[in-house]
Order: sequence, then structure tokens, then C-alpha cells
Amino acid sequence: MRAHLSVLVTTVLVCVAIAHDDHGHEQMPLGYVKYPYQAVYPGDNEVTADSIFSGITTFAKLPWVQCLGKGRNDAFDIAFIGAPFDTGTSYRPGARFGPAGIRAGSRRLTLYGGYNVPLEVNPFMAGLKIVDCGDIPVTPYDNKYAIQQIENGHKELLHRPAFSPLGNDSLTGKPLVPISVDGKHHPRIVTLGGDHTIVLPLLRSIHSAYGPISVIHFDSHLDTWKPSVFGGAPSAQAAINHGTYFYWASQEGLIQNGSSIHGAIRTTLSGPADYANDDASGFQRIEAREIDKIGTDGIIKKIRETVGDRPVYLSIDIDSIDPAFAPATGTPETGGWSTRELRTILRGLDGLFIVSADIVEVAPAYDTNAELTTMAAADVLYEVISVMAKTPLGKVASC
Ligand SMILES: [Mn+2]
Repeated sequence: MRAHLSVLVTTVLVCVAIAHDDHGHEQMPLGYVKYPYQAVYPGDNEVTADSIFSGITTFAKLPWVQCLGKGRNDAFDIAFIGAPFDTGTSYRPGARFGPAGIRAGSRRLTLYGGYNVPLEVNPFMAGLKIVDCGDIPVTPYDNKYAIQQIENGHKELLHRPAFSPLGNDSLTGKPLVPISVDGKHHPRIVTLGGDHTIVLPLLRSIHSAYGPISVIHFDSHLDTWKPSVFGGAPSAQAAINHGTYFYWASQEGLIQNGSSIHGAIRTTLSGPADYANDDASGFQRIEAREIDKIGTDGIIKKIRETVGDRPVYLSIDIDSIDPAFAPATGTPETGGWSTRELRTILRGLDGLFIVSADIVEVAPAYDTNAELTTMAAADVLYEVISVMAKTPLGKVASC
């Protein structure tokens, strides 16, 4: 009898504990989070919004959702997710701190509300649900395992149904049809790197929804190098690094050959054969110095002519910007574009179908005390989500 009572009491306690846990850890509704410019002050019977210099730092003060944990059923339209991986780097390590650094550099983005004057849109108030999912858990001890973790994490987010319906075409009023190959309306993921190696698993994930994808790649380097050229590849794992991931992506058929393009290229080469190899990997090229002759308008024109109205993946290496403006990066190259020039070029992508994007190679340890690089990275992403917010990922059915 005594034993029986004990079991009964234990059972009741467990039940009570579960009920209490459910209630006590209920997630705060997203609408409760306020941007700094919406701050109210004590006495208004409201919780004050964080100042931009206080509180927990998410990208642009966006609400944090544990998208790969207890928030795995939460839908969104655009998600920021970190991929803190930097063991594919050839020169300066430290991009594992990129996601945290970029978030710190993004604090002022919503200070006045976030209206983008030249693009005439406020991406944060465009009716889209935008969240910060935190970081994908990435092991620092095993590159192969880490690369798989990044692919799995990205895929899990990408294949979640989008929060907002695709809606109708603003001109014809006809319903929009998704541009994916699986016919589904996917949310967009903005990944905070991490060194550039992460783009191989990201493109594997993108391929699962969009098939071979057109890539716009801003970088001072090609990143299509054969492993035998870049580092000599002493092992199969060493052959996958931040200078070779596009070579492998091309070998795996992840890239749309001929409609992909690099911008801001200014690297030295092992020889002219590197460009022949780059051609074979499917890329057109815009050299950084071309800006002196054709300007940002000419560069925008080249990019738009190359990708057309195909779905596009956008990968931005912070080293596309000159180290005068963004010094904190893995392999800096002088002679790059200014932050203003890159931002202008990104706004020139308005209307393209950018399905997802990343910014990589931000290594905050080499930054100035003024946070030049992390601020540039955040502001660049602000242009990217502004462009995204203006163009839904759908087209009117042609038949
Ligand atoms: Mn790169």
C-alpha cells in the first residue's frame, strides 16, 4: 500500500511539473517585440523596447526564434541564420565570430524604422515576417561533419512553408506561382558566415528546392579553384575549402552554367588557366577595376543580362569591399569597391528573383574599434532584404 501511494504521488508531481513547465516557458508572442523607434516609456503600462545599445543582440533587433529547436514549427518569410564555421580558411581565421559580429554591427538598422529611401520600401514593415534564428550548431572539430550540419540546418529552414502566401501579381492581379522546381513557396534564408566554404552546403540545400541555380557572387577571388591548384589538397577533406567550394558545386551540378557571374574580382592567379577553369565552372566575370570605366550602372547591366529572370542565389564575400572600408576579413585584397558602390550595385538587383543569400568572411577580430566591417556587412544585408521584400518569389503562369 505504501509503495502504491508513492507511485501515485510521483505521478501527480510529474503531471504538475509538466503543466507548470508548459506555462512558465511559453514563448513571448512575436508581436510583443518592439523596435527601438517604437519605444514607450515607464508609465505607459508597457514594457519598454530595448535601446539600440542595450538588450540581447539579434540581427537588426529582429525577434529571436529558436528555429531549429523549440520554434521548429514557427513559419517565417525571411530568416537570418548564422553558420559559425572558419576551418576552411587559407589565411586569417576568425569568421566563426562573424554571425555575432554582424549582429552587433546591425544594431542601428531599425533605429528610425528602417525605411530604404532609394528603394522606397521598409523591409521590416513590408508585411513579411522576418526573424533571427540564431546559429546552426556547427562543430569546430570536424569539417566534414560541420558541412553536413550546415546543409541540414539550412534545408530544415528552407523547406518550412513560408509564413505569408505568395499572393497575386501587382500588375495583372493574377495569382503568382512559385519559381521553385518542387512547386512549393519557400521562405528565404539569409546566412551569416562563416568562411566561404559554407556556400557548398548552402547550394546543396538550395538545389533541393530550386535545382541548378544562377549565382551572383561578389568577391575579390574566384573561389572556383581546383583543389590541386589551391592548397594542393593533401586529403579529400582539405580539398573542400574557401577557395574551392564553387569548383565542387559546379562538379555536383548545383550551378546554372552560363548564367552565373562574379563581381569585384581582383585576385592574382596561378596563371591564365585559372580563368579557363572558371569559365568551365559556369561563371562570367566582372573585374573590380571595371567600375572605373563602366561605373555601377554598367556593372548592374552586366549582372542583370547574365541572370535574367531566373532564380538567383546571392553570395557576398565581404572582401569584395576594399579593406579601407572592410578590413576584418580572411583574405583581404586592396583595390576593391567602396561600401557605397557595393550598396548601389545591390540596389540595382531590384526586381531579380533572389531566393536566398549569404554574407561571408567577416572576421571581427581584425576589425577597427569603430566596427567598420561588421557595420558594412549589416548594411549590405539591409539592401539585400530590401530588394527581397519588393519582389515575391513567384511568376504568373504562362499558360
Ligand atoms: Mn570568397
